[in-house]
Amino acid sequence: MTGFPNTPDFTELNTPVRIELEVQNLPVEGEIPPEINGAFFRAVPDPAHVPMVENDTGLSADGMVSRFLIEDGHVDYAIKYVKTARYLAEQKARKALFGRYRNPFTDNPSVEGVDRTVSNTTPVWHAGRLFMTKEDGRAYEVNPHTLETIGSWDYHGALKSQTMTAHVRVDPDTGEMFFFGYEAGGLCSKELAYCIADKDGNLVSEQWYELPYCGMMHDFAVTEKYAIFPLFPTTADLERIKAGGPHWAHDQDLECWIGIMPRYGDVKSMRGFKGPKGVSVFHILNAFDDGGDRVFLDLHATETNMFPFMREAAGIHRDNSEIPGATQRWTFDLSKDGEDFEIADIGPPGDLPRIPDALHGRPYTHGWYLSMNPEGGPPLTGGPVGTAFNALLRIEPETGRLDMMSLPFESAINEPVHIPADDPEHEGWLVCVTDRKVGDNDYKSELWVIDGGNISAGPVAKVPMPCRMRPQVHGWWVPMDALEKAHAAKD
Ligand code: V55
Ligand code: FE
Repeated sequence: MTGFPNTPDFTELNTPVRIELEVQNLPVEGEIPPEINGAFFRAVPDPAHVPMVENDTGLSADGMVSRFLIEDGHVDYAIKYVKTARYLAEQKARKALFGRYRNPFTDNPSVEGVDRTVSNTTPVWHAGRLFMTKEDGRAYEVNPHTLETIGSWDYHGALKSQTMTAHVRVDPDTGEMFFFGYEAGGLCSKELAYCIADKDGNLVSEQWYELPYCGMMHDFAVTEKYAIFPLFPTTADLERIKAGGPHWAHDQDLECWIGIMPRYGDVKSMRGFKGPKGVSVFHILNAFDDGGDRVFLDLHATETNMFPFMREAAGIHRDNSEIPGATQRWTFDLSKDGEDFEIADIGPPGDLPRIPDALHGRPYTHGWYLSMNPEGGPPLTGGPVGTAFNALLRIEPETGRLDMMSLPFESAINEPVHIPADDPEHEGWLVCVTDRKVGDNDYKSELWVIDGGNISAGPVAKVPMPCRMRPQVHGWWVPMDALEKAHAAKD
């Protein structure tokens, strides 16, 4: 698109679309199971303006909140920009005013002090409210019926942390939402804020803890007994940022660090463990404990950071397709002294995991995530890291059983949501958007409904989309009865 950089962050599937729209009754091929009733919210980064810097990352693209409303086999679709302070300032100026990713020193002076976050990572539903999140700032509340932005969210003034993760954990039994913020005390601070909101959405706990270094903590985990904070060696440096440089640089020689504490405990009781040097992890499949001292953390690890811009800032030049990785189980024994833990492979490399919400933090038998089909051909250029996934996997960590749904040649798959089935014997449904290249810089997207227990059979229903779609980051499923009980008014 004219004016946007000719880089993987702004071309092919990542070509900016920038269109807010709403469409009712999309055509459905096949039949959507009637038990799928609710809203599939998606976070879609899409830059509203040509960036100020030529080598800008798609991670700075303005967040759009998108919703598939699925009801009695019918599908409606809508997408709107999150009206962040940053979006509104740039809309008024008709141009970008914010510079490099997480570097306020590169901004136009007219926006000094304006909230820089773009709310582009995960739609989070808790206690009847919808939030659009990004780890570099606080969430924005959005009306789930109209997709209009309500405003920045700080728990009615109670939240002290300047940041909130895009990867919260909602306990399936208590309804509490556990979350954290890193760089909680401001740019490059080593402060971690560990927070709990009760089932009604009140902030009931916020504790701060000083991490060993200022690094990447994109996701975390909460088991029935413990909270687990994994820190990876992609580090931020204030001097580099002040000089106008990149926020992140991956440190291949630095160890990762995993903090574990009782989930309702004092942060002073945090135990630190040290793992492989240079390893990078963004997402956790699940974690659980054995009721005692053993903690299991299942995650997607790679030998170095998968974001080219985070590697290149440290002079690491590698091709995404040549970076080794694996899905692993990290096992911690809190009854033992020392900082060691065990690592075992449980599945092929990949990312963007899903398990049933009811099993978060509990022992579980299977999960799904995105990966590369070895026979799928070269990946399409798209998504946050520039290489789009082209397969869906189902793994059983204990038995080693592996199933794959491969996609047509030159296709991409976005992260699915999981929707439980009424029949407890049925594994439920996965719903996601897929994209297929059909011509020169021409793509067709479809919403797919997949039987979670039979993914290799392919979709049971497809919804062809009438418009081009930019890749999603994360999504969230909200059942219709929960949506009906939302705080926000319908008009
Ligand atoms: C990630 C995504 C982000 C971000 C930092 O997937 C890390 C990882 C979409 O924004 O700002
Ligand atoms: Fe993420």
